[in-house]
Amino acid sequence: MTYELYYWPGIPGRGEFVRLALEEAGVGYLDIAKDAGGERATVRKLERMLNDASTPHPPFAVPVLKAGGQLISQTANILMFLGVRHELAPSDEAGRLWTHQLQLTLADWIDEIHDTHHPLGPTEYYQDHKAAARKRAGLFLKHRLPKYLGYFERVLKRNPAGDQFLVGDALSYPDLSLFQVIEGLRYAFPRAMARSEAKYTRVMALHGRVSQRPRIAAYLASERRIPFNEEGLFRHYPELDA
Ligand SMILES: N[C@@H](CCC(=O)N[C@@H](CS)C(=O)NCC(=O)O)C(=O)O
Repeated sequence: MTYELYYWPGIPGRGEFVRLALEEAGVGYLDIAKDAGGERATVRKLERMLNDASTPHPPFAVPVLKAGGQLISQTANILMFLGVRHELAPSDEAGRLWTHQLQLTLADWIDEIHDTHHPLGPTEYYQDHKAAARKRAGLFLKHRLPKYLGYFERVLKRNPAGDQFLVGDALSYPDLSLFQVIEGLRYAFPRAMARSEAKYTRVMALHGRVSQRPRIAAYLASERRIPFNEEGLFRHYPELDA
């Protein structure tokens, strides 16, 4: 079965967390953001899929993964599905729950990163958020960035199987997502990250190891990898990177 990934064209966004899992699993997938025939045609196709009245379980937003007849949305949910199927999560229930718990914490972090440039919600342009964004980004960098980085550093340190992976002694999907969050933070807040990184050696080492995994390294070097830009989740506005 070939999976279909539905996501907005031109941005890595939340779709990228799913792409990284599909790439690491080495499974075939059709990336609708790139393969639906131009940006407008893609957006029309996504909107049709989201509004399809015959779908019994309609998704609220992309990313959506189509697996056979099943439409799965919510990034953490998609990853839980792929993790179990493609050995990117432990097979026992306690291990699966812990993996999902870490992914949900990453999802909370990702929402907060988004809100640094859109503190008033997703409906207005950045230009209409500027004053609030400065305040929100300042608070994020001072309080929330160290809190999240410190949490994942602690998870690695306390892992009874060693500090190479977040869960047990094998790669799981939150390792891939944590890699992407660090990539995005380095893009969005290069100055703040340069100041902070030395304190979180395990997290940064994990980021380095993920980037060197053969399938991930090949993907990152390919034209399939969409560069960060100022339309997506991780945006670089120098005025927010105090
Ligand atoms: N909690 C959801 C959030 C999904 C989400 O916000 N998707 C964005 C693109 S990254 C979107 O298209 N949102 C449209 C909307 O919220 O109306 C997830 O993790 O997948």
